[in-house]
Amino acid sequence: MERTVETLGVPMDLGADRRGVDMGPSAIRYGGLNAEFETIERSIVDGGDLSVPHPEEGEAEAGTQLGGKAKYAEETQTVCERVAKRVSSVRDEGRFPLVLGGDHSIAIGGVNGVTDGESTGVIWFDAHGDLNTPQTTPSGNIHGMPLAAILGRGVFADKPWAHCPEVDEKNVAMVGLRSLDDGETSYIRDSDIHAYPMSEIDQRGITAVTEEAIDAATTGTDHLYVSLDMDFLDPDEAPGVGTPVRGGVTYRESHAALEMVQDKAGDSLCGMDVVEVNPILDRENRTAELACELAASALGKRIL
Ligand code: 5AB
Ligand code: MN
Ligand code: MN
Ligand code: MN
Repeated sequence: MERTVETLGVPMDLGADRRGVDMGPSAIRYGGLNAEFETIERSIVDGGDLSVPHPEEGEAEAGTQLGGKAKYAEETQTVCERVAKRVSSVRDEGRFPLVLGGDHSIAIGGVNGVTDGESTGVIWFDAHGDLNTPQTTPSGNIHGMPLAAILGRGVFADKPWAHCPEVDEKNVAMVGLRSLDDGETSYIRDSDIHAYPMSEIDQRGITAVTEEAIDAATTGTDHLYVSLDMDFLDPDEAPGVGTPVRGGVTYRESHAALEMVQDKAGDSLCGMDVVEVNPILDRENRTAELACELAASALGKRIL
């Protein structure tokens, strides 16, 4: 628990359709991340922002990289390699990497930065599957593909910057699902991924579902990575996200889930990202503030 947290901002929006998530890291810092951590007995240092390349005009339209439709594939690879390198060195220096997004494509870099030959469980809090490939994507946006990339699905299988063989499907748990594309649905059905849609949260409650998700991701693995897409929450609570979907978890449910991560798996937690905060679409920075609260919850904040 005493491990210092190092934040790493990634002002990346090339993986999303809409501008604005590139300002996520600033909004999250402004949302009071330091103040949240003052209440935890662990210090936090700001590792600054990574630089994100400015694409050439027309590059999004080209989009034929990776043998299918994937906008800004080269830039995304560059950014994810930078993220992985920084995350890995933060860990080598004994600190805990907290990646602030930015669109969700950067989670490819986050997970690649922590694996390093060790079997890794992943919990993916998200309304979406993020399991598209350049072949199945309806949009060409890579923020809809990061989990497929990490699992080495399809064309990603031979891309070392993306594929993490240390992550096994059976140690991947997705929580909060309510918007899947056809290719994602059939992939989940045929896979060993543990997928928890909102309907299951309705039936069983957030704590039972999160507990099972944590079990799946920590059983037989060396450590746990958590990826938090803020669209996990209902847009009433978190309006400032790139791709809002109605019917998400409440404010309290989100806190319960992230607190549980610390309570059940705090010792094996090796890295985390908070992504998809879009301050342009936000109201009074509440999504960014909530991102700070949830990161702090996962990393040990309690009032009693
Ligand atoms: B997010 C969609 N499935 O692939 C696609 O916010 C949306 O990182 C992706 O979860 C949403 O374009 C990506 C329709
Ligand atoms: Mn999402
Ligand atoms: Mn890799
Ligand atoms: Mn996502």
